[in-house]
Formats: sequence, structure tokens, C-alpha cells
Amino acid sequence: MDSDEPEKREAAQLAATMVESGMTVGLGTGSTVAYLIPALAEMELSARFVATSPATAAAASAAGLNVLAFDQIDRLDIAIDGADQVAPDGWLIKGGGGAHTREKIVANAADRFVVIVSSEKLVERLAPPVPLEVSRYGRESTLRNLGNAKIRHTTPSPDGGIIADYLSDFEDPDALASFLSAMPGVVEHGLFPSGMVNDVVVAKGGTVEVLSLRH
Ligand code: DER
Repeated sequence: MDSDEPEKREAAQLAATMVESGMTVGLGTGSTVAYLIPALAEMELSARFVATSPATAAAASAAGLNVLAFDQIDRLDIAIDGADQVAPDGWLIKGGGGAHTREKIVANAADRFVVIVSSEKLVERLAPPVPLEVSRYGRESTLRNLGNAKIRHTTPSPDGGIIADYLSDFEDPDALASFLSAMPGVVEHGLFPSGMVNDVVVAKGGTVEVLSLRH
């Protein structure tokens, strides 16, 4: 087991305690969320869950959670997800697993967005790769206009987009986020602004800290 697995589990277990019966909960995607699902199942909550990927939906359903399609609900009480990088100001890079489009929609729909990470995800400053979902149509043109970006050889997104990565270094994540959002053909990128993040739950060496960014 990687050294960060215990930390991922500890962060996930603490975040699970933030969920109460009656809530509608967004579930992220990835190996940290993989620890969240059994922790939530053990609580035997009367809650409804929205999954950000087929893998999360399958794992949550198998664990006995009540998973709903995200088309009849217009808001969530809480969304809990991992991250690839967390900067000191709360900006995130997500999308290592290629699920960032649905994850960003779910995070934006939640009254509270909680990020769960092991300590090695904390970085001094964000650095590439920045994951992208790119429309299949005209993808080579989109990549050319992006400059230093490459298609990731992985399965397409569940919504049919191609997963790619933007590879150039950058100083200002806000400026890069604006550039990527404005680029025709980019469906979504993996830069999550700090304004979306309520809490970051970080586990490090046996202790877990909740960094509250906003209420
Ligand atoms: O792909 C994603 O967006 C994941 O949530 C990623 O950011 C964190 O994945 P991990 O929990 O497996 O490190």
C-alpha cells in the first residue's frame, strides 16, 4: 500500500462525518473518494447521492448508497471530492482521473464543497499538467490553438469528450483558467478556483486538519 493511502483513508473518514441523514450528497471520483464510500455506507444514512463518474456510481451502489441520476435535482447539500494539487490559497488542480467536468458541475451545485487529500497533494504553487476535456469534434485544431497540450491515452469522458492535458507552466491560475475556458473546443479544465472550495480536509502523519476557506 502506498504511504499516502492511510492519509487518504483518514481524510475521507473525517469528511464522511460531515454528512447527515436527509442530505443530498455529491460524490467525486478517484482513490481518495474510494475510501469515502465505505465510510458513508457504514453510517447507514438516509441520504441521496449523485456520482461524478460511472466508477463512483458503481462503487456507491455496490456499497448500498442510494445513487440518483443528476437530472432531477438542482442543488446538493454537500459535495466531497479529491484533488491532484491544492495551493495555499485554495485553488485546485483536478482531473487526474479525467472526471473533472462532472466534478466541477457537482461542486458548483453544492452548498458546501469539501476536498479530501493526503498531505502530498499540498503544493506551494500549482503546476502542469492541467487536465482538459476537449470536444472530439475539431480536437486537433483545439490542441493546436492551445499550444502545449496533448491528448491523454485514456477512455473518453462519459459525456463523449476527449481527455487531454495542458502542459505549459503558468504563474496565474486565474488567467490560465480564463484562457482555457474561452478556448473553443475546451469543454472543461481542471483548474478549480478557491471560491468554489469551502473546506480542505488534509491528513498528515496520523492527524487530520480541516482548513476552512469560506462558509
Ligand atoms: O480526477 C479527479 O479529479 C480526482 O478527483 C483527482 O483529482 C484526485 O484523485 P485521487 O483521490 O485518486 O488522488
